[in-house]
Amino acid sequence: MLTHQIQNLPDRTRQSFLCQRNLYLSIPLFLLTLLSAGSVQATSDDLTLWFDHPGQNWESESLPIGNGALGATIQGGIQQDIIEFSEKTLWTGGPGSVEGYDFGLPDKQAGYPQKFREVQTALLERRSIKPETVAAKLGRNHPGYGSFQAFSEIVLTTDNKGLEQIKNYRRSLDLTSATASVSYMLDGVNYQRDYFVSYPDQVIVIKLSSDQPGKISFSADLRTADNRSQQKSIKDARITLKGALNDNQLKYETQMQLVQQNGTLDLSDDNQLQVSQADSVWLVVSAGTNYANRYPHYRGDDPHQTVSERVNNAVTTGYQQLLKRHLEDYQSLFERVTLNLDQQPSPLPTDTLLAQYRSDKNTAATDRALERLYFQYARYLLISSSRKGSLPANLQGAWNHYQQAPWSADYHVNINLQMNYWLAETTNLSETTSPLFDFIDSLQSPGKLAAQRIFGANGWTMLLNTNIWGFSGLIAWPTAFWQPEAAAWISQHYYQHYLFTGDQDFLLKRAYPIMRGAAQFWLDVLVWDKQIGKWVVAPSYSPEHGDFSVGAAMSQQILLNLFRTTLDAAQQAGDLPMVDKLADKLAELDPGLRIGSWGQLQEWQDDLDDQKSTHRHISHLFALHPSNQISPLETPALANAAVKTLNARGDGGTGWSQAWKINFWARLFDGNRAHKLLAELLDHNSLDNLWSNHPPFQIDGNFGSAAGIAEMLLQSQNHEIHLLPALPEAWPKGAVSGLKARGNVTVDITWQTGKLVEAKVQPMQSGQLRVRSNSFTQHSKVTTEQGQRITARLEDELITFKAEANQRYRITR
Ligand code: FUC
Repeated sequence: MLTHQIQNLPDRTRQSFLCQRNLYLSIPLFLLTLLSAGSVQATSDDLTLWFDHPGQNWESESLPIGNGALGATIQGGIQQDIIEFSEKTLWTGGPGSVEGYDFGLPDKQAGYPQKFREVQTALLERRSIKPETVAAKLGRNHPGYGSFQAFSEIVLTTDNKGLEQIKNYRRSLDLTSATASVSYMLDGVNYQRDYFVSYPDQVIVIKLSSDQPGKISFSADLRTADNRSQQKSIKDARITLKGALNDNQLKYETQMQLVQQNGTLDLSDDNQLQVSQADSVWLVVSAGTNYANRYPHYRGDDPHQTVSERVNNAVTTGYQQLLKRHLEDYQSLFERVTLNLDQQPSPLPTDTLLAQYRSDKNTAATDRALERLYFQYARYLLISSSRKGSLPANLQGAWNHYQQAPWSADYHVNINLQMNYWLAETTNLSETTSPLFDFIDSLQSPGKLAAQRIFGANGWTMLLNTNIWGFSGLIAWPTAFWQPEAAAWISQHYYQHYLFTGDQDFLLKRAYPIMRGAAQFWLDVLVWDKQIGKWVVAPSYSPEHGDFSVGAAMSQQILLNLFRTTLDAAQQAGDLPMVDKLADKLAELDPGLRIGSWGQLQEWQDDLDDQKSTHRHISHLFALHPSNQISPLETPALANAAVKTLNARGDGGTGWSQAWKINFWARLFDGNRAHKLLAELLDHNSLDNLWSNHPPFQIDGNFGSAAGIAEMLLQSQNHEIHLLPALPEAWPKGAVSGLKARGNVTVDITWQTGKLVEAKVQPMQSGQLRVRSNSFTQHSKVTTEQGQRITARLEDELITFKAEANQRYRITR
């Protein structure tokens, strides 16, 4: 439809129409008719990342598109456009790996429970042991761990010479439509390429077009890495590339079908599809493996049938319909949250905009445009890397360039996987948690073995890291390998999902079994510390910092959180024996909340904190965020101690570390400091494509910082909805809509001169609502949307009223 319209337009209009095409894709389809009839003036929006040159560097210049399972990166080369893509299930390692694979689990003969108890006893006496000593005893080699793999490259080669000859080059990613585009002019012809990855149709779609007939000539090929067997075949304009990884014989297959309008199609000498003088061409690509997330073999059906069907269906569906279905699906998620920071859209490419942000050359309003873009980009990235039916977002989301990715692009569970999902509920993308829960469910079998073989305990656990092969055991890295609290922590995500959605069925059927298993493990493993007369974790290791000790703060805080929430779930499930056990332990569990000699929150049971340490991990503030045992409103002394700790650690750190700090300062209601951390992150740990940088590229910084921005605008962890708890002076005026508070409440907020103007809250369940704002005055009131006044009590910045499900209430200052 679009192409047809373009071709009927006069030259100049046609050109600007092509430039605005991105914009068209960003607009709901029902509006397209209006727009094309010329009755609505399209204005440019700034939710676009763009470059004025092709990408050279995968890490810093890729524009990523994806559908949860598939992730592709757009570099937009002129002479050669190489679209790299990954599919989450293509991994080396695991069962069948040439290195051997044992899930990281020692066998019974290795006597690990005994070794574990020996370390425990020694620690209870000596209180501190060097990580290397513990690792020498409990660490293990972990052969066959594997790595996430780059899947394949779609290679489009033209005989255009390169950048010098072209004009108006633009490579962009429109977050409102999840489509990337490349456009340029060569010899008076405007060329356009569009790219998207469809979730409903599970394919990558690429379209090449121009504003003159017969101008599309190129060759198309599929290439893959050399660590696998390869069979390539071509039939009826379709390339099939398949084989198996050398390491583990995991089968892979990808198919690419080319559909062209006019022109000719040949097979080139080097076995590529050769298109000449077509009017337009679109390509559809599907990929899969015979992976299945089923312990212990992790193999399912040969991918051939699924991959073929997806390509066949997409071809039958047609380009316009694929695009329409993609937009409907994506926008139904993305459009739920809007953020306005009174920003000034910038005409600059994103890399320049970022550079000017760093050198203070932008106006404040333009800086806000970048900050808003960064927030929505994270939501975009989560939708693009975490959808039902595939695996969760890994350290690189869904994107990969390597055969051996940094940290295997795996699932680190001492902080990283958790923070990937902090924004899911608050920014109204609850559905994106589905792959996380499926994944954690699938870790139950190996997780139970980990509990038995390493600890001699019931329940389930895992340690620092896991892969797609059910790795639940040990590695040997002294300062990181010991993190058995991981399962307790990740199971809190199930409980949070219940709190945000109010879905009791989910709580009882899915959350509770996982939480119960995690709690069961700790009921067996906790040990009585005579020195303080409490139940403690030992050996305990505060993430990646210091020595092994007894009851480090984070260990205890996670367990406090686990036992409290599991107790609630057990009560709701009517599991009385479990209620009793948890209540008993809770009564004498050390909560891990101590204030030390320089006023800091102690990282360890003993007051050991080094005031000069700027270590990136600040896990002992777990109780402040993501948990809720510390709050300036309820526990001011502990909150002050957290401030001391954070000031000592400073505002530096890696990408994800700064993202943590945004959340911490937001929870401490210090909007200016949270904003400073956001600025630091953009200044020092963001790549030109706004991917977060550890370094290397690690997506947790994107996700974690967006979660922090949401926390600056809305919090709900303490049985009340807190409006604008940490609004920075840099954002004096703005509006946010569609954020979620616990209790399944949708919240819209408008503010001006740093003060709330009004909020709209819509609970999905009936009950009392407690809403806090420091802008409330004695004139503040609650009405229905129709203006009917609601009886409400106002005291101490808190409005309380009885709300009906689905009703939207307006609260004004
Ligand atoms: C944790 C962090 C590292 C890195 C790794 C993937 O171990 O301490 O900095 O983020 O995960």
